[in-house]
Amino acid sequence: MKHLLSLCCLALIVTAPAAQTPDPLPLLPIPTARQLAWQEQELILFVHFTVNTFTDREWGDGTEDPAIFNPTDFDARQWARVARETGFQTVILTAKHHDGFALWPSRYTDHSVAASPWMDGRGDVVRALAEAVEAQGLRLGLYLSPWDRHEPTYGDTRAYNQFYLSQLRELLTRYGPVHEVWFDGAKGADAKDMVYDFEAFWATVRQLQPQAVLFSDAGPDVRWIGNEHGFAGETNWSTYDRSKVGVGMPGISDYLNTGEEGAPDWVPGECDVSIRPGWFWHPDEQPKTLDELMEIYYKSVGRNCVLLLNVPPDRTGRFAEEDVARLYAFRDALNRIFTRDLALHATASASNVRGGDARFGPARVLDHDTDTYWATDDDQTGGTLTLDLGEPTTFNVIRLQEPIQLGQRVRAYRVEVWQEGAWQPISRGTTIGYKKLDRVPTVTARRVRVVIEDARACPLLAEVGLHLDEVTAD
Ligand code: FUL
Repeated sequence: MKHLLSLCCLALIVTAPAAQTPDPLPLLPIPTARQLAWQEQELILFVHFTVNTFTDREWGDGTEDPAIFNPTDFDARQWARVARETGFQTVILTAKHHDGFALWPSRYTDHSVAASPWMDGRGDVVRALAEAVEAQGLRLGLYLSPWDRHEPTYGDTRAYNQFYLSQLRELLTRYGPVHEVWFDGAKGADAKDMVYDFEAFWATVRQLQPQAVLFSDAGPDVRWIGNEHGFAGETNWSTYDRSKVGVGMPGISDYLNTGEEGAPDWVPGECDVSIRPGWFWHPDEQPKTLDELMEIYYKSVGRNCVLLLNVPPDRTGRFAEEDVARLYAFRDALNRIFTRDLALHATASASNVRGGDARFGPARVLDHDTDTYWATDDDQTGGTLTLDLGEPTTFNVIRLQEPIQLGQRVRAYRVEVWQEGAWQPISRGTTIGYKKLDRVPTVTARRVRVVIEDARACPLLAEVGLHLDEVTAD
């Protein structure tokens, strides 16, 4: 019997699988599931539409007659179809801008679509969009301006906060799932003094729509990037310190633009910018050029942000043809550049592989899966990953991605190509984060290496890609 037992044990030892190398510890803070899902979208469409569309203004003053709101060919299905076909995954609507005009029939005000001639007062822009995005498999986001220039209770802190929360609750309970709620910090110099109860606003969203991310200067989930050009800082940490910022606080643009290394909160940046000079449609304005949109893309998505691009419907209630054409040209350019990854068939090697385990090997950066990654041992704060492309390859865009589910780590890197018997640097950077896109002068090389010079913990790379941009190349 004893003999038999030890035979069994021996069999067990022989067939037991080798213990796996443990995963690296996350470097805190790390994103929540809703922040991760938000970041992976990369592109979100913003829709500014209200009485301003008809008055040719950017900020209505709240005295507008609802009778002027009368789109002649309203079609939220066009917005959603164009959004999906051009690669946007959420559409955020200004349900109420600073003028206080509600695009849905709110029970708490008579200043709404219900008082307009549009659809004989029976229209509901929020519902139309909610249905249209659902039909396209997209997500809905809502903007509800805290600053309200029409509402008579504005200025009475308690009464107005009750009013605002009532409207917020309507929006969060009537229209199905909401994935982002946008709290704009803008407030005119003439605004009455009052304190918005953001804690109550945010708690209400959490209770009614727990999957929604909350946007404001102060997060808590997503932060403003500090300007309306769509440009994030070259250094852009998704970490910052919520206790240092307040909604609408002056003098914090630089902080918002770069985040803060080692800060305690995960609050990634969102870059909001309009395809036109104004946020609302104006008859004499034209959309940005393709080159301008590409620059915005490289400086937003390519700098660890989500791009929130505004496309304002015109007085018909549809996107203008020239804006639609520009969006398709933008999508076409992105497809041409990024669907072809010139590093895909490369052979990867690395200076160090975590536990010598292929699960963390350098080939993981080529599998187009951000759940897998190259990792070093814990005692490393740098490392080199080399790609042999098999043949001389011409590119001018480098794509680097960290697996941010384990935190943001890299603080300095460079990329080099092997030319004339030596490694020549072609790009240097600081942070990487979810995605970093470096445009470089067009270069042809067979061997390329990414040198992580410094990281806050053992470096991890989820993806390395090489692309050729012939649309905006120098
Ligand atoms: C700003 C507002 O004042 C603009 O009108 C626009 O809505 C922009 C997105 O945010 O703060």
